[in-house]
Amino acid sequence: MKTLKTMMLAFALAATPALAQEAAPAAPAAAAPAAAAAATPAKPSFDYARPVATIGQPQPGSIGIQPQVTAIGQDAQWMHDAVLMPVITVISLFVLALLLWVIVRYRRVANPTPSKTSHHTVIEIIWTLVPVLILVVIAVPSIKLIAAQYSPPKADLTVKVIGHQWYWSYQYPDNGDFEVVSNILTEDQDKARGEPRLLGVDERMVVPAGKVIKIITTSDDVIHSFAVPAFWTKMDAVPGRLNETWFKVDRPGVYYGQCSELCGAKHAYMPIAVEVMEPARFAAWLKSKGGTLAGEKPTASEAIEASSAPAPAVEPTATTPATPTPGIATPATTSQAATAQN
Ligand SMILES: [Cu+2]
Repeated sequence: MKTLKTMMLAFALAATPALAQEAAPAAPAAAAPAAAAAATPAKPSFDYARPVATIGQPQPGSIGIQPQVTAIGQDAQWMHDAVLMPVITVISLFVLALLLWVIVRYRRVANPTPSKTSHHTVIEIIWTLVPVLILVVIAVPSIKLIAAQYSPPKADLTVKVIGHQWYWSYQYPDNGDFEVVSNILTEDQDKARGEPRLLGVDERMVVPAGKVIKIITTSDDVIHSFAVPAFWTKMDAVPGRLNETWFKVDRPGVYYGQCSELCGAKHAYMPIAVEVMEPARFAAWLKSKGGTLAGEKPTASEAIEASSAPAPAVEPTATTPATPTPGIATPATTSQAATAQN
């Protein structure tokens, strides 16, 4: 017994530095916003929109699905609210009523000599056929919805979403060589900026309204999951792999999500904030990040054609190696790889 105790103590002691070490890489990231908050409320690098409390974020005391802002999300919400919930409710109430009826009507006092019936062909056909028909009725909209989710239209913009322990970063492979690193804000900063608690970030992922956005997810370390409830979007971010999903939002605004795959100690503290902007404002945002709009019209495949075409209009010189050129070939390959994966 004593040996066991000693062993446990030794294990606990051995484990403590290991835990501390594991938490260590997060420390600088956590310390940076905290230090900034202590001095002055950090200014965002762009004039981001104020979030609206009734859309794109959870409401206090609510149940059910957040208001959907994509066509697929609206279909899925209809599927949930108008098909699945009524079917589930009717079946549950029906089975409950049957149970109560049997308990009361056929209890020993009310029914002293029970029936010996063990088979009833008509009833057996009914209780086989009716569930099959219910499943067929559910399957039709359900399969349509899945097909729509996995057959994306031609993308207007590609965003590569990378999960890290414990923050997100966003790359725009067709829009220049830059990356947006998105860290959680402190509670004070959330308050100052009108952000919902634990959902505010310093730098948002920004996309234009009314455009088809192709999302490629991957990870730097462990499995994360990129999820934005108001878009009906959830896709795992797996190290060494590229997953693809898409959305199209017409309504400008700020929409929040969270990492949805348990990924470590600060899994709950790597929120996702997507700001959907009017295309003109999006162009201004891109510029503020050092990106170019060029990639938005010529999509990835056209960009490759452009880069392989002879005599490009702008020849990058040795003095300006870092300047992102329109139709730059390297990032375009990234989105091509993802297409090939699918
Ligand atoms: Cu995560």
